[in-house]
Amino acid sequence: MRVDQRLLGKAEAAGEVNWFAVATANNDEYIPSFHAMMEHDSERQEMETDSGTMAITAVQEKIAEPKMYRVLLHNDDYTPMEFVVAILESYFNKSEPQATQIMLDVHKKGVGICGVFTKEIAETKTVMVAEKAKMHRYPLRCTHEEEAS
Ligand code: TYC
Repeated sequence: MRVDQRLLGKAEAAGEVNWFAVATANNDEYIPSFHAMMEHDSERQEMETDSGTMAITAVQEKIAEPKMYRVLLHNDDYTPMEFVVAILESYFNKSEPQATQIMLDVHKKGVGICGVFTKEIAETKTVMVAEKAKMHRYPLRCTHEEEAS
């Protein structure tokens, strides 16, 4: 078995998993450092794939999921509908139909979700929307809140 050390290093550097490597099943060539690693980590697994390659994966102890935050838009009587749609398109990557639907929801129900993000992104988006509304002297309110986990 041959392990592509470059792949191994690359995946390690990426840090998502401890490492991931695809090695060709090449008889049973013994690689001392590789076998030593396997023995020291019970989470590492070998799997035969139907293409004849051997996939070796290792998952690090699960890293805690980050808290997620909903960014909310609030209704008011003065901000033009087109402005709200444009905000949803440009800051929240919504298509025009999606943006229109969310805007109408907010208009009818009072509040609506623009998206769910990690804390810093939610904070940034909230500030950017507030600044844009302020520039146009519209009272549009944008807030964020932690998602229930
Ligand atoms: N209610 C506003 C109007 O009738 C439209 C509006 C929608 C304003 C959503 C804010 O978050 C908002 N012009």
